[in-house]
Amino acid sequence: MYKLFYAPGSAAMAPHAALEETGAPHELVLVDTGSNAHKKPEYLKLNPNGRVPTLVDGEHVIYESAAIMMHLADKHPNAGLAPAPGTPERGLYYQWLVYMTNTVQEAYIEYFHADYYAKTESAQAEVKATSEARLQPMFAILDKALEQGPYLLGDKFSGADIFLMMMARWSRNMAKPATTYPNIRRCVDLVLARPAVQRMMKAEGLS
Ligand SMILES: N[C@@H](CCC(=O)N[C@@H](CS)C(=O)NCC(=O)O)C(=O)O
Repeated sequence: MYKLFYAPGSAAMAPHAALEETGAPHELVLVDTGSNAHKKPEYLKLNPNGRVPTLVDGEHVIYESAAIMMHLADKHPNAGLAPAPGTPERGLYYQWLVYMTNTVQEAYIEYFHADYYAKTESAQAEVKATSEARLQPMFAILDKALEQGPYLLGDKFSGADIFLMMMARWSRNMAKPATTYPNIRRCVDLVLARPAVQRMMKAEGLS
């Protein structure tokens, strides 16, 4: 039985949807970030970064949303979350997942947590605006990659598309959200139509 420590709409969305895709039994444990539960000693024992998500898989604890995606894909090869190891498609799957977590998500942390980067309100506003601008060429790169599509790996859905949906959702309050890029929009719509993703959205109370 997996245990996923999550907060609604957070970086736990993709691992949560991936768990739903596998059909494996799992328990959701709400981490109340509003009351700083992610900074409390019990949670820090699991994830010393004080961030969500964290997956408990039996005796093992794994954090970092992209790592959890890869782990679940490996443990459930029939769930169709990743192409076979050693294939060119698997390389591409790694490329997009790592690009999104390492580059796109990093820019989002500046957007949502400008306070980590600057002290004064005006400096924080500048960090936030800069990160919003920095994200646009990243959305353009993803959109171009989806030109043939409809998925990041062409005609084959993978966990990378779920991750893309999560990245796109986080831009919904920006002047130019990721879903204004047509190929991203098409991919996101396909991901959102998946019953497993619908179950995740419902369980997290998201629209
Ligand atoms: N790279 C990490 C980032 C996780 C992360 O930043 N999660 C956010 C929620 S989306 C969080 O817990 N923020 C709380 C904080 O930074 O204090 C991952 O993908 O798991």
